[in-house]
Amino acid sequence: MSTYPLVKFMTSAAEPHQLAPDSGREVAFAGRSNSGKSSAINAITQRQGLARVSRTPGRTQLINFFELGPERRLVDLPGYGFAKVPEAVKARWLELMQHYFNVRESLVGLMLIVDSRRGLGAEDVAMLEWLLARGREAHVLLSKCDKLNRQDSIRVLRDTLESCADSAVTAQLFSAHSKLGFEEARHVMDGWLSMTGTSLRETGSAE
Ligand SMILES: Nc1nc2c(ncn2[C@@H]2O[C@H](COP(=O)(O)OP(=O)(O)O)[C@@H](O)[C@H]2O)c(=O)[nH]1
Ligand SMILES: [Mg+2]
Repeated sequence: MSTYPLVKFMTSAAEPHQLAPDSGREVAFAGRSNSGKSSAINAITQRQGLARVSRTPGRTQLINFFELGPERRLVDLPGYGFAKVPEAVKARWLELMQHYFNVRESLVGLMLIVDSRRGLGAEDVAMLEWLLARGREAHVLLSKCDKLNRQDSIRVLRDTLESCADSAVTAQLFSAHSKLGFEEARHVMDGWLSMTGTSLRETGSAE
């Protein structure tokens, strides 16, 4: 059964006026391209193929909205971190993201996906600063941790927590492949969306 049995694709926005209605609560997922964002969304919603896992990422600059239940959404933000992307595309990305973060009242928290082999980069830190400046919550998923040995996993988690020590940002190890950290990530998301206790799960049909 899916964690969010009612989850379904709602709409894509390429332009600021195309955002889904701004009511209820939503959690956004952001990260560098290829950081494992789509895989994390699929793992957390337990819906393979909900978000597309790509080998040639970065073609689209869309904000994708998924409905988790009534007035509850998951938002897949366009990835960043491409060296070869034309300046015009980067400018468009910035415009769309700035608009989203500036206007979005229903945004409660950001799941920032960071490849555990790279650790937090300058763009990730900038993203966190944007969020914190707007009074939102943020949680870092150190993705693909199945690729690291125990010692390196512990080190990257410690370094990330140290970098975030002055803020309320939290972090954890995560693997979409082994499902390590899945429960913890879902718990954070459910808390932000107020989906704990009498969960929306109970209102959906069994799957
Ligand atoms: N080993 C491993 N590979 C992963 C994991 N998550 C994603 N990947 C791989 O990383 C690549 C990029 O994943 P994707 O989810 O499309 O990243 P996105 O561009 O950030 O959405 C794909 O080849 C995935 O199979 C993981 O937990 N473990
Ligand atoms: Mg993706």
